[in-house]
Amino acid sequence: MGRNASDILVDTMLSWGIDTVFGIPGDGINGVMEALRKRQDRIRFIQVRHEESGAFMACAYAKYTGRLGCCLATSGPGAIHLLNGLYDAKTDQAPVLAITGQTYSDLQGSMFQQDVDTVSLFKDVAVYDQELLNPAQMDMLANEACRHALNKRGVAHLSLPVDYQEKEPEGHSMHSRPEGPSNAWTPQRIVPGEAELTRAAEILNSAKRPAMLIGAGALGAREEVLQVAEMLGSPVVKALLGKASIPDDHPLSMGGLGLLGTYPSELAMDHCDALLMVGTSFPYMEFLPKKARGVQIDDRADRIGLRYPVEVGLVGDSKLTLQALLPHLRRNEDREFLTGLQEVATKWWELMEERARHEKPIRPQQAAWDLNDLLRDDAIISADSGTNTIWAARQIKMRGEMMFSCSGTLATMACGLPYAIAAQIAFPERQCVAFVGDGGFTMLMGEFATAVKYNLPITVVIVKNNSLGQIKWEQIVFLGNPEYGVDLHPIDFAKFAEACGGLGFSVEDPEEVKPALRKALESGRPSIVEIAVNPNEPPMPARINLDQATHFAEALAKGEPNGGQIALTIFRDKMAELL
Ligand SMILES: Cc1cc2nc3c(=O)[nH]c(=O)nc-3n(C[C@H](O)[C@H](O)[C@H](O)COP(=O)(O)OP(=O)(O)OC[C@H]3O[C@@H](n4cnc5c(N)ncnc54)[C@H](O)[C@@H]3O)c2cc1C
Ligand SMILES: Cc1ncc(C[n+]2csc(CCOP(=O)(O)OP(=O)(O)O)c2C)c(N)n1
Ligand SMILES: [Mg+2]
Repeated sequence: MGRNASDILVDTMLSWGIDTVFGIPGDGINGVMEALRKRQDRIRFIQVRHEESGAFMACAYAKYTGRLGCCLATSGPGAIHLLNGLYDAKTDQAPVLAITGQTYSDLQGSMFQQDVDTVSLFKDVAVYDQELLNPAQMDMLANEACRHALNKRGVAHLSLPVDYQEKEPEGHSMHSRPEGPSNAWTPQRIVPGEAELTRAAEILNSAKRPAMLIGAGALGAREEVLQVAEMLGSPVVKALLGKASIPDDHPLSMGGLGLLGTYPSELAMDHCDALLMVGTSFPYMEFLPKKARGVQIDDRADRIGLRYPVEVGLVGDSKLTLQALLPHLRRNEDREFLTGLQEVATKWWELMEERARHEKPIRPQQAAWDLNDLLRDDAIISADSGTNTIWAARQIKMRGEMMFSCSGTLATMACGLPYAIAAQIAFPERQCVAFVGDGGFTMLMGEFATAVKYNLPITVVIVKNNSLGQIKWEQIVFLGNPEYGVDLHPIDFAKFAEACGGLGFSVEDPEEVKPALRKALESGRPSIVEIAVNPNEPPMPARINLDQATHFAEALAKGEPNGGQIALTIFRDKMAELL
């Protein structure tokens, strides 16, 4: 017997380096499942509990390995469930192949069971979006899907009618080639021309107070970023997805920017006279300098000038472009700007430690801070969306070869656990930690059973405030309204962990945080550490503006139920910081 369309698909996926597929089988995709079963020595199928998680895992697998991620779902509902995770991949530019089943080709359009037009449905999320019209097309479609996902750093979607999945190709048209298309591919490595490099260097060389803002696009260019920063005497500020691009304890690092950013970063943006952006689409433009001259490196020409009115755009790969720029740069002997900010950064870290001080109820900052002593230099941290993102961003220090990610642009809840699972599958030897909120965790908590099923020793740290904390603070501080609709019914997550067959730790005493985290990390088993934190700990920005203070007062006046406790928490913070 020859190879059917599913065999061709999976062989092509293998040839593009896909070794793991995340998903849930179903009657609409069982032909592909059989091709996967026959090749299980070369390609893993990881069965998940919700297709959304499968898509998150494919996205995270791509983010953490730099390779093509892959997820699979059945027709109709399975495909629909993938969407949120696929949007996460689209918006953070992670290459993912999504394979979905489709009803029988002769029944499409007949309102048959699970007859959903998934090609239309995936049109907005996918850079390549095709339905198999003929098994003879499979070879070409599979190659093109992989090529597009990688080239465009996005989602490629293939919809496969169930009856074609087991059919062998026959009857190629007279224009096609019997051996099929090639899987030859090399990543784009673009370098800008000399003229642009010279113009960029003129701006940077004439600056007295240059600053750099770097992001996910600079993750592979650490050495070059540090060389350029050293040459320019430039502080380096990091967008969230670039948190691991240079270590937080490096003297040139100022940490993050934005609501979860640091004070030295804000000062760097306020007072710099030139800004060099490298591989970042940092969205919050109000935090960017008001009048510095700008240079931006991005390998997507359409991202240049998107967030900041730069004078020169260097369209190119960050590593190669910085290498090419370096010989054009002169050493800036005036280090006053940098050294001044370094002093502020030292004080900022002291403040972060202070805010993680032991108190009862436990401060959420402590949950993040206490990880620092326990994490190895190559740990992989996956955060979720909420106030937990802020504590992770601020209090967990990147060192060595650590990696960090979350759903950045989509900013969706629920990604933390699936991301950590994907990380652990890709890197079995590394510590993989999900740092999540109780709301985000509960959305896809069934995946903890996936971690147990596959013996993945992830540690899930749940910041338990029994609240959709981020939204509570947004209602109070952005709108000046009392909190509404944000309470969560408490769940005993430690018992849940045990019920799934993992380890569970429940912590209410600040002295128990570190020992519990240590036990979980050293257990070699999937573990949950739920930390009951003070729900009234506000995620304070580095600088509070008048609007925020006024809104807070308005929320209290309108009857914010926890007003007294919140005011007390803020007061205690201020007192502790003054003493
Ligand atoms: C609750 C929550 C709060 C948040 N608050 C903040 C906040 O306060 N501060 C913050 O920073 N973020 C915050 N974020 C995340 C924020 O929404 C953005 O996702 C993030 O700032 C983007 O980071 P980035 O610029 O590194 O990544 P991206 O937006 O992905 O940008 C990366 C850029 O690099 C380019 N690129 C990729 N590869 C290369 C290459 N090899 N060479 C050159 N260019 C390349 C891409 O084209 C892209 O333009 C928050 C998220 C959540 C969930
Ligand atoms: C899927 C999804 N739904 C809703 C939101 C809006 N949202 C952002 S943060 C948040 C609260 C998160 O609560 P939790 O996970 O408990 O984290 P906390 O803020 O309490 O740390 C909500 C509802 C979102 N980002 N994603
Ligand atoms: Mg919460």
